[in-house]
Amino acid sequence: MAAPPSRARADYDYLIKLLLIGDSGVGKSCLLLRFSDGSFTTSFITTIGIDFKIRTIELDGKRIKLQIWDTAGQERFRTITTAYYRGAMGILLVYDVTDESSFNNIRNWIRNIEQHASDNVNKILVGNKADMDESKRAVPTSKGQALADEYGIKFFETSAKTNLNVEEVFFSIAKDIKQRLADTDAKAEPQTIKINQSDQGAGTSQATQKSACCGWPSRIQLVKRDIWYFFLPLERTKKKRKRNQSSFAFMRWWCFYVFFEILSFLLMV
Ligand SMILES: Nc1nc2c(ncn2[C@@H]2O[C@H](COP(=O)(O)OP(=O)(O)OP(=O)(O)O)[C@@H](O)[C@H]2O)c(=O)[nH]1
Ligand SMILES: [Mg+2]
Repeated sequence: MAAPPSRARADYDYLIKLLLIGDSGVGKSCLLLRFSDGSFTTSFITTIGIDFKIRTIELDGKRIKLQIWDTAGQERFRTITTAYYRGAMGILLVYDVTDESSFNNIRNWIRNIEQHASDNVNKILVGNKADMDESKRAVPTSKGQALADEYGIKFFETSAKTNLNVEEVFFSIAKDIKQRLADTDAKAEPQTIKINQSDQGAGTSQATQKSACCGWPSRIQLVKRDIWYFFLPLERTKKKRKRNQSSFAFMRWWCFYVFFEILSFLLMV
């Protein structure tokens, strides 16, 4: 088995960083408060810049520490908040089902993700305030689902107020990210033995870390191989002497050996 991933620590198996984005007032902070503290408030205290909360959950017998970053939806904080996109493993795109412009803006938020986040970041679409009276609803569920389908992402309608689907949203994205990380670890594992390949640096930082840590046994194997090659001609000449052959083959082998060693050294450098 490979060495445990660098994100693994004693109190959890995976650390997953999530980001909540969406227009101001859609209920990002309330969703986070509901998920982390189990509470809800009707008073609107707009987020200044960025805030975060932590909750550890269990998925398939693994402890997943969720570090959830709550961004301010207001335009004036955009420079600060976009700086957090890069480190996010998953992004929750939140709109308010009673506010059509917050839904229309989801395309802009997705464009922001494409510009500032990692390519493989997981996304999920969230239509919040689903508890509100149907007469106030501006975005039908079908429209939300169609947009999510267009981008190939999952979709949930939630209510931070009534706790509808809040756990489901966070668990769903955490599960997908955990699966992605597990797949990446599984793919990175074979790279641990490719220590002499020229494209070694092209892998992820984690893969590079693993290669560095697991390089030593392979180097020892190389040294062992070289020692064996060094004494190989002696073995051969013993047999050849028995057959009363000249030492010409012996010299030829040593020349080949020296040439081979120089070549290996140059390739490794
Ligand atoms: N009815 C209802 N109201 C909600 C819900 N979620 C949030 N609200 C209300 O919506 C308002 C805004 O909620 P916030 O969570 O502060 O909004 P936000 O997206 O964090 O806004 P910014 O921090 O400015 O980006 C508050 O008055 C909340 O009480 C919900 O699920 N249902
Ligand atoms: Mg907020």
